[in-house]
Amino acid sequence: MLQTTKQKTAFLLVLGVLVFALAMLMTPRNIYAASVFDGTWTVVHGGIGQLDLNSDGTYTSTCATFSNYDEATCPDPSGTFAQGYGGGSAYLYFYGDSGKITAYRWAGSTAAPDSMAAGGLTGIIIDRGTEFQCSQFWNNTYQLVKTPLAYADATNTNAFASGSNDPLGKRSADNWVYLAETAPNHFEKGQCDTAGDPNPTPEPTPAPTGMLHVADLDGATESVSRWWRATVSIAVVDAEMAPVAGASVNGSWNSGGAASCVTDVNGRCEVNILRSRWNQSVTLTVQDVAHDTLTYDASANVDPDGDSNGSTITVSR
Ligand SMILES: [Ca+2]
Repeated sequence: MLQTTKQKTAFLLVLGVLVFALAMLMTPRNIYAASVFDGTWTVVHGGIGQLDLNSDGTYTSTCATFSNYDEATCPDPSGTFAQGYGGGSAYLYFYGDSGKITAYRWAGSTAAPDSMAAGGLTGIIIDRGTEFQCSQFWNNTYQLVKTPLAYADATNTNAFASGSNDPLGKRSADNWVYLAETAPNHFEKGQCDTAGDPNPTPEPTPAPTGMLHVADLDGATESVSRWWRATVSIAVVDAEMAPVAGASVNGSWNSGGAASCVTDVNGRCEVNILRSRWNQSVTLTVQDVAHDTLTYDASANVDPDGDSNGSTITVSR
């Protein structure tokens, strides 16, 4: 048994290590800190269902879009979520298990965001509440196509609110339209009433149309004989966060030399460079993104996973 002081000391030491190891195992290891988004969100416009956001950074969703609503987007049924910022707006990114990324712009106070919208301003909206009360619409053909809240006349010239038939103006006009749901599926034109709401949703900033930006830079390395190759994958999206194909990305390596590629149907393309083993890292800076119809907005560049700022990325071997 434990007869000497030395043996007793050794025993207590081993016991202490075991207790510490057990305590470590029993402590929940949160990769993600609990966020202000944790909890249940209800789809209140553009579809049905709920999203449960968990403090470990995972989510599950029963969100389903209305079939006649082209603008609405739901995240994958499960995956992880993370906060991000781009173009002066705050986003919550859902990384679905299938690889689908869905960005929701959120509104309300920083401490208690109360609503989120995907697909720009008029896509699907999820809310901490359970009832859709009012929404703001950019009254043009793009935003009012096939929403359940408004419809167009036979000649596709004028828009009207569903239920009340309130005229909303020409479909080609760029006006803000406010629609309140005063009864189920009955929408009326008017101002959104935020009286009594402790956290009124701020006026959404109109998304710049005809713009594109970088939404992600990812670096990878591989050995090539006595060399190594750095590869950077670039994602390009439009102002509504939809992938943009056919965008020419032009950048430069800090080691010298230009890099360019053209995005595919998924809005992604890759550039790479060979470096000698004496070089520990190489940095790519995106200098321009050219497109036939869309304009590059470098100030909106963003990287949701934080390994770059959306404009410059360093790849280390
Ligand atoms: Ca990235």
